[in-house]
Amino acid sequence: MYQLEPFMAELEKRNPAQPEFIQAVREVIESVIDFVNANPAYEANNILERITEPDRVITFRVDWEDDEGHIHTNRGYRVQFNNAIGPYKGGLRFHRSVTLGTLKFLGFEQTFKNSLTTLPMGGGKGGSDFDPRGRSNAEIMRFCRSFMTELQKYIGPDQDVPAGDIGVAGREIGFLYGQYKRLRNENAAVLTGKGLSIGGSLVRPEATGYGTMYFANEILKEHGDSFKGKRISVSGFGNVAWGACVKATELGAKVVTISGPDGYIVDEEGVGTPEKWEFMKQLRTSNNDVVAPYAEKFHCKFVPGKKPWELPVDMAFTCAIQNELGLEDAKTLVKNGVKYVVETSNMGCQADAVKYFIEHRIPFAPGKAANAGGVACSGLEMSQNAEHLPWTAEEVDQRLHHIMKSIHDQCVANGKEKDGYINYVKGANIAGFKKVADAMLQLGY
Ligand code: 2IT
Repeated sequence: MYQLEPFMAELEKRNPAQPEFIQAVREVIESVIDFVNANPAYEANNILERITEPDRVITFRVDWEDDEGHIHTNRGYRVQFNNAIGPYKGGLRFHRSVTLGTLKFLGFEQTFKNSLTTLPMGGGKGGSDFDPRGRSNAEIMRFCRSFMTELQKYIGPDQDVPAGDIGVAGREIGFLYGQYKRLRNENAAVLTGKGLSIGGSLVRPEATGYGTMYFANEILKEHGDSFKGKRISVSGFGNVAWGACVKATELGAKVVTISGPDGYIVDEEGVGTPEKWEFMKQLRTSNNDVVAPYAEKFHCKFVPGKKPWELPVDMAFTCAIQNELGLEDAKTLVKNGVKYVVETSNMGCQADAVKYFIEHRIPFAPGKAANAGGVACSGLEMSQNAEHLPWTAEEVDQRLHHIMKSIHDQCVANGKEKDGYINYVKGANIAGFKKVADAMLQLGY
């Protein structure tokens, strides 16, 4: 029989100074341990030890020149976590906070998320501690070229297919793909999140934000509720927050906050017009990492240095970065009457915050279920590239909708507790784990 604490103690010893990775693993193991112990073949095949160890970790040096002619050196990574159910798939993150531990946690999460999508994709993640803040277009391009010069040795359309994440969107994917083509003379579907003229999919930029709202809509329906008139707080202001604002508005809710490292804005009229969405995109591409200009432009309140979780809302969506919502935030939200919490950033909530929501029987959706729409749409982009045919926006959106509904169904089927509460964390972890673990058993060692 596996026992949680001895297993975790061993894992911590093998992975020193990687607290985010340990946190992500603990959440999954806590959820699945009873299920694993009820199926002896898993322990007989060492499944927990194997599933928590990445297949491969690649690190490389990235040298690049800034506009003044100075040379900089960053570290690049690709964590190929698990390919039991398909080629490694997952984004690249360019952010000052990136460490190997961060990317291991993200690659681990990605493995189970991708399993939930129903598509044949393994899990991986990569990126760099490169900080895009204040960098020119030319500097971003030089960095991307240098990064891909190394990365191309390890990826391929049936091997490992990166995409965007924080700090990496259409522009960066274009530069990365350009360098791949120059070096390999191949028109390979080796990246997703591409622009439309270079093989990208319609709806991919919106997909994470749309998907989280489709998932939330399923939660609402499950609880006999709807988006009509719901007041929502969203954190972040990037690609994911943007798609979330658009779809929430379309479904009849009002998003009253977005946020950045500088603080959050309160827009009582709602972040709900094309002009405001367009402005969010401008904020993102400006590379300044601030939201304060939104408050000036649209004459609303800006709260410096704070997070949006102090504002009373019906639903809260973390759309920025890991661990952005802590226990105190959770207590404030619950005290202020929050009805649903949807983690849209990967591991957006700290472990004690998640426990608090669950203890208080607030329906809580974990990131690996709620934010899977992005990578699901990447999977659809791979299908379109493989058949050399673009699909219509309607077709992609319909499939995305269907996938999010199916993830919700898997959570309900595996996460319903005796009192009727749906533990989405447990449901997502068990369903995601089962497919990967069974695939590993079938493949042998
Ligand atoms: O966290 C994620 O799922 C992503 N950044 C998207 C990954 C992808 O391959 O589209």
